[in-house]
Amino acid sequence: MKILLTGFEPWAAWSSNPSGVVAESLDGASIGGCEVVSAVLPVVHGADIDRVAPLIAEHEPVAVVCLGLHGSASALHVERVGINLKVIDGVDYPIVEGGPDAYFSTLPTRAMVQRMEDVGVPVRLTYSAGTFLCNHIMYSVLHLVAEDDLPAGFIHVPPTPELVTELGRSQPSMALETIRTGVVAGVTAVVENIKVRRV
Ligand code: PCA
Repeated sequence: MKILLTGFEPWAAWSSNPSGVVAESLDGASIGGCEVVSAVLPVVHGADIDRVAPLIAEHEPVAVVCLGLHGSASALHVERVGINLKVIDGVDYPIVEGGPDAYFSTLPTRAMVQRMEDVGVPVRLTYSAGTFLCNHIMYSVLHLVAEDDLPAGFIHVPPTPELVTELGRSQPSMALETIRTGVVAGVTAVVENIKVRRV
């Protein structure tokens, strides 16, 4: 069994992206008996899902968990909804012309939150992944697998203390190791849920 875990490359003022760093660091790891296949995606509309679609076809994962940086988050955000909207230079566009308005995450979001709390990582359920690339990959993956029995969803992670101080800011942050611990706990819940569903 494999699980596909993606993060993003750095973008804008962020010199690194903890979502991509954590995803990459878990490539090849075994979580709950499931092998992690990870990918770091470009922060470019269309190029993101173009990387993910062939990986799903190649590896036939049992779930897809996407990660991204939320610049002002103070906890992990287990996103519940991806919407059919992308905003580019202040102009609204659908991600998929004629597609459903939204998809709910098909990951066991409450169980993921519980597992993360159990290991002492601040987390909450959230109901908007924004209108940029994070929402884009969440909606695009859920649309891609809408007809398949393949759980998919998204987790936003906070910036690290190093990233925040580098920008001269005094805002919430989370150590990379804590983010990683939380992501592993979340993925553990995903794998447990798949095993339960398959019994
Ligand atoms: N976060 C951005 C895009 C890439 C990333 O890591 C977002 O929240 O949309």
